[in-house]
Amino acid sequence: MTDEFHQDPPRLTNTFAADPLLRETLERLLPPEVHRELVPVWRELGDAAAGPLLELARQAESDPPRHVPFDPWGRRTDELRVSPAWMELHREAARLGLVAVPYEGALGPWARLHQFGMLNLYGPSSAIYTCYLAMTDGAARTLLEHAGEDLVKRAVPRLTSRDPETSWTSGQWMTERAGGSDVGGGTRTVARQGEDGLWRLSGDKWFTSAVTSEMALTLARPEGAPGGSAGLSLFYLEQRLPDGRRNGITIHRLKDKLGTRALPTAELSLEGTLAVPVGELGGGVKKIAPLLNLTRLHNAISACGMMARLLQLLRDYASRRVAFGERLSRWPLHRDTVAGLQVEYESALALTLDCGRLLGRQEAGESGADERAALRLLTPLAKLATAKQAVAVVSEALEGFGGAGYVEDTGLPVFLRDAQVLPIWEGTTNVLSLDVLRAVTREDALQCWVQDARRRLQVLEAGPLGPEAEALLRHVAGLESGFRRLVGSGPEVTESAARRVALSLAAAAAAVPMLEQGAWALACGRGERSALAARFWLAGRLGPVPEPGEAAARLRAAGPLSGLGD
Ligand code: UCC
Repeated sequence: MTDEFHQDPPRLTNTFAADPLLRETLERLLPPEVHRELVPVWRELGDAAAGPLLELARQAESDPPRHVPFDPWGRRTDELRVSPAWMELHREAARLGLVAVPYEGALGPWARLHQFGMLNLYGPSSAIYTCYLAMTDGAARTLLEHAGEDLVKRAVPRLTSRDPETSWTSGQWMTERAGGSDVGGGTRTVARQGEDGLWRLSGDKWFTSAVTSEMALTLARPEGAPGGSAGLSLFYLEQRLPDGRRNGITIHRLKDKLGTRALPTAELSLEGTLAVPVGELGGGVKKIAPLLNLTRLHNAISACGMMARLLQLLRDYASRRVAFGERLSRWPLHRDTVAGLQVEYESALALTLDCGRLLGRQEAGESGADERAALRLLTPLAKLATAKQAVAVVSEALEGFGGAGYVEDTGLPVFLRDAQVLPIWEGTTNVLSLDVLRAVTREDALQCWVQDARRRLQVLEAGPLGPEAEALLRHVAGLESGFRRLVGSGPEVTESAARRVALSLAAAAAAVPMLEQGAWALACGRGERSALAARFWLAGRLGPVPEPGEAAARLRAAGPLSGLGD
């Protein structure tokens, strides 16, 4: 090659400093003294995320975990070798208190916002170590809610420790070959109580992420228990026995996944694995729900972090790359494309941090029943909407780098591979849409959210975004009546429209804090970006609840899904 031209690569600088939206949203949501105290933590983490953490993530990604089933003498050992960088990502997470913060009590209702702020920065420089953190956090919360004192004393201090050498992580072993989404119907693992009074589990688990964790929460059906989810029980197990041997756990292989390649995800069998029931027997799915709801919010903040990272890189690149005689940052069409991505990020962050605010209040015992019901609805909405947004935003952002976005060692394609897991694990979009219906029909969560939205929008009516707040109030009323019409048409049609209902609710739920953010930014002289984003969101992304007739017709449009015409 004779041409001397070399494209200047995108550069990452302090990721907190580079993200005015994250900075401003945290500033709006936190009391000034709490915000002042936390800014240096985020700033330091923003530096690490652009430097040493990112380097660790790259090393972990290029040195994926290995399963070594036997030792050189043929003994079955099932050793899992992970990269030293992966272990360092664990230590750094513990030192930062990424799981610990909400359990320490020091920040009261603001702890989750601090944690979410940190996760937004740490996540995209962690090679998805955040998966371990999500499950560990969820396990700690679930044990606190359901376990007896002994179990809580043994596990929770370790799961929530800041000591990198002694802290534990937890797996969440739910998925079996027959039961991915359908946990109640498909879980075949059996629990037997021996004459010694101890419980032992037997069965196969098909996707077990964080398989190097010290403990796991898992589901099994005690012998003789009824079928379905109510007959399942939640169990606590430790991977190693006191003498260091594996606790009846055989690892068959690690999954060869599209992304999350630094994360060890195994297929394994339990054979006489000692386990302890969490609380009374039965109601396993309901007991593990706190874990599901927490990991779903981790998923949402992880999605936000990915969007933020790609936007930062894309902006930087646009200031370097020259095409058609101008830097990309000068071309209006490129700016329009970046604006579209920014609006998606603004909405995702608004909704996710709104959940962080409500969760913090709930855990500090400060929320009312209506807020708890609203959070129950917003959690699946945030997970399903932000996961889809992350895939779309990352994909579009890669296009903005041209061919470089498709070249592995630019470090860009890994984001697309990793983003694709977000809509899949912890409940697919359709399963979460059904969870939204569950929350609305069984817990009156829509009514509670609507009341909250009304109250907040009425506050905005007198301000600079008053017309937008009024329009959103009308839209929310339309969603409510549309939903009533849909439910009145029967369960099949309602269920068929569940995903579109969920996406419409998620868009409206994001619009409320977006308007609040926009109005706050205007009032505080922080510029018009968030107000514009809110206006564009309202104009382009709000959708109705499908009408019953249209939903029924659409079912016919799918045509037969099998050769049998059913
Ligand atoms: O993928 C996995 C690990 C990957 C790594 C995670 C990292 C995450 C973030 C990382 C960031 C980078 S582990 C596998 C994940 N699997 C799932 O998420 C399961 C998906 N399927 C569902 O969620 C289904 O909806 C089921 C399993 C919950 C459906 O079960 P059932 O038995 O058919 O549902 P029921 O009968 O409606 O629910 C049983 C009870 C009910 O309460 P009662 O008995 O009082 O009526 C429900 O209201 O459980 C209650 N319940 C809930 N409560 C069900 N879901 C919830 C919920 N989300 N919150 C509160």
